[in-house]
Amino acid sequence: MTIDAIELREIEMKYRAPFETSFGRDDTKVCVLVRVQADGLEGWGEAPVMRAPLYNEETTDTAWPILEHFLIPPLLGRPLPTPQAFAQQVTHVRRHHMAKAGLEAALWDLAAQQQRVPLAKLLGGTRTAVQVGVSQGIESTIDELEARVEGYLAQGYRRIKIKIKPGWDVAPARRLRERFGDILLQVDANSAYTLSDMPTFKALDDFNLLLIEQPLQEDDILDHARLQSRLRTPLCLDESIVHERAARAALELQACRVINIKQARVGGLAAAVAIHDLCRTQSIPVWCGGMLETGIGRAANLALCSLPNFTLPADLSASDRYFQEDLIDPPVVLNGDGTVTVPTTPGLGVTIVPERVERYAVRTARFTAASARG
Ligand code: OSB
Ligand code: MG
Repeated sequence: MTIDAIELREIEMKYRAPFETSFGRDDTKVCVLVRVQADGLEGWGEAPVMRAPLYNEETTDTAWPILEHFLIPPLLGRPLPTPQAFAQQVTHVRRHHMAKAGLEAALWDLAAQQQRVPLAKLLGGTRTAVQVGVSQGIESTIDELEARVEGYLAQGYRRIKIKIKPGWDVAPARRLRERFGDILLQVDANSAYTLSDMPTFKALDDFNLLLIEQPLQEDDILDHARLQSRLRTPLCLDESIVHERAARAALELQACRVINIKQARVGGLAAAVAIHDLCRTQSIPVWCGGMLETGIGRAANLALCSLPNFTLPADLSASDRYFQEDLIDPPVVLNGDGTVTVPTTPGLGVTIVPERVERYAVRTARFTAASARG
């Protein structure tokens, strides 16, 4: 099987509601979609980069040229590599994990279609449905936050995560505990704190939270270890875990007791499975994070979190939590028991609507072996 062409599309889609974190507020989803064509099949992946380098260092305007100039050309006109071989081959390109992950996901989709198995199965997944939760952004008032959370709980979501930042932390968490009792509740700081915020952490420690996600700077494993030693609540690292080596260091230094795995952040599904396996051998639970993906990126995440050590609910909500209209039809839906069903058809197992992809695309390019030579 030979790779005939690879297409890139930059996508812009309005969220149903703006999403605010400690690093900023977005009302429009952007990303780079990758479509790989090989012998009559097509595979799709999503690089869930943002407009600005606020979550990690990548943006739409970095992922595009890295794909165009460094990741795509070596593949064109050549035999389709296994996704693992691709991951190996691009280790010499430093970082740019989301750009790599978008292309790698398309190769996984193709590999699974070729073998006529669902992607979940190819990755070693064992679940037919996964438990999911909602990641709830910062709102302008605690009443508004409460109303949104009430809506999500009524829909059946199993776990609520709220974004926190200094000045929006203890009070919202206390309100949700008072109002909704013993729900599965966790908080995500996206690196907004330092060790000098110990009084805030001590207060949060009394709310019986499932975990506190990424309180400190992404490169600060040491202070996370210090903080973890002073808290009962498990710390969970997101931004810090950029590859398996980072996971090894964090676990060895006891900087966290839980890991959030985002395949896009760690450079692809192969790296994500490796981190899953590492954590499994050390009895460290993991859960699947999200980057507000379209249905295309979410399908890859969904396949991933069917693996056995994804024991906490995923940041993977139904399509209608994010968008008026998703790029896939049927959309992702929430089952009555707070789960999402893992697709059982070959590859990603979702149906992409080409007309919608075109409608939301703001930039498109197609690369072929001939265009690479010319
Ligand atoms: O820190 O987990 C995060 C979205 C964008 C950037 C960072 C994060 C998030 C989320 C979204 O929490 C979770 C989802 O996709 O539902
Ligand atoms: Mg996070």
